[in-house]
Amino acid sequence: MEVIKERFKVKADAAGAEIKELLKQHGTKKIGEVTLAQIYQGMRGITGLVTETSLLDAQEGIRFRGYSIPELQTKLPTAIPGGEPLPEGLFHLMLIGDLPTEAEVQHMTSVWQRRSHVPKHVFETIDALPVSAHPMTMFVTGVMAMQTESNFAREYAVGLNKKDYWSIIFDDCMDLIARLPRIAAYVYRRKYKNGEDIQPNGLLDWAGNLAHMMGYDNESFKELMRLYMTIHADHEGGNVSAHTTHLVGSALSDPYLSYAAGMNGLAGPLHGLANQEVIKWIFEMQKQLQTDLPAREQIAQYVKETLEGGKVVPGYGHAVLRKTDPRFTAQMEFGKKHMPEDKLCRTVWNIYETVPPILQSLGKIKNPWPNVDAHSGALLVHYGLVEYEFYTVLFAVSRALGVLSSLCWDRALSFPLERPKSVTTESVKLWLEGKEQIWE
Ligand code: CMX
Repeated sequence: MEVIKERFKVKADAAGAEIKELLKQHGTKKIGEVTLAQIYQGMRGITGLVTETSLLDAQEGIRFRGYSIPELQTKLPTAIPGGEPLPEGLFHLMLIGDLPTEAEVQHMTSVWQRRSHVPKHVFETIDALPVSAHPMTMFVTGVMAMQTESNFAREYAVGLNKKDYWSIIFDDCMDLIARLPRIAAYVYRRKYKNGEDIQPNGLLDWAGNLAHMMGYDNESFKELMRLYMTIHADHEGGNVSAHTTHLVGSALSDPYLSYAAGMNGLAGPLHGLANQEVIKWIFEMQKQLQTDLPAREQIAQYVKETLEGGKVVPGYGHAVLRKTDPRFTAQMEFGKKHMPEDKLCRTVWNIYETVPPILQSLGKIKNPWPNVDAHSGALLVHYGLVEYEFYTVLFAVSRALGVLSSLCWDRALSFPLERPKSVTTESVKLWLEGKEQIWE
């Protein structure tokens, strides 16, 4: 058994015992009330899930096992001195609960390198799609084709003892994470670079190798990928991609099926696809205004037209956050350090000055501040990655770290099939009239 797997098992056994005791003593305690409005309006604010890897505070933003993004930027091992954190380190933190040493991060890199082989039929399946297909469609199709490699699916079919689920799920998750950069890069090269595939470099870290296989060997781009893969990884359990992966996994669907389901959710424009929408929206604004550095008044006018057209301003707002997303801030700092004069980044910063008061003035938007997707595209464009339809694939590769470390915990803690109760409006009306109590 790999060292990391042994350590996970020790932690999971201890956590499992603790939760058992906690439920024995406090299992009947109430955690809140559910209003009728909440069940009609996207279940906002209903606490109904346990996700160990990260916790979102509406004011402060995300904390991974208690650490904020700025803290992780100083505490996680880096590839170059003073550089960006290695996502391997964040995965270790989410999985084990402790900050990793340099050696532990190197171990993770080598484990993933060893597990990274993608079978030929996965590429052939992607090739069967027209080049015009959206990169997320190609990516998820690749993941689904790779489901043939699931140890869990194979062993379950033969007959697997419940107590061994966690172990096989763990191996599937590690294999899947290890293989994703190869699939993502293959999709990119196929769609945008005439199918000129680039082989992996066995000496590189996980994110560095992704950059390399996409054809970006610039050191500063590799650093951006390390930051990007770290900050997009997890956002507690209720968001669409994390919740879907967890939900599908609760049916004992293997990690390939569960992750693919989650990423189909990430591909929605109100979730991860917003990163492509932001750049598309800015490019359209530049075209309409015939300038690559629109003035703030021009931006304000364009925002008003967007809203009048019944569209959302992409990259702004959040279901939980109520302040500027620290993931936006981390990317803005990267931009100010590496490309302070970049016109697209300056436009993103001007939008940041302009949009919140306009959204606030509408009176209905709970969070007028930027989210993670408002900035990422501008940094990618700076390095020549202008193909914005690809951006959500990068988000998906990163998101694997969070949703799959959580899936390991789900099975290690033997979380059951998820099955909340739903009602009909007819039954709600009867309940309001005091005639029915069907859900109590
Ligand atoms: N532009 C215009 N209108 C917006 C808006 C925005 N950026 N954000 C919210 N609103 C509107 C909502 O559409 C809703 O309008 P209606 O009452 O007419 O339906 C109203 O304001 C209230 O919404 P809310 O309670 O503030 O926000 P929700 O929790 O319902 O939705 C989110 C959150 C992210 C879907 C929404 O803010 C949005 O659509 N943002 C733009 C898309 C985006 O950037 N998504 C990425 C989120 C991060 C991620 O998952 O990657």
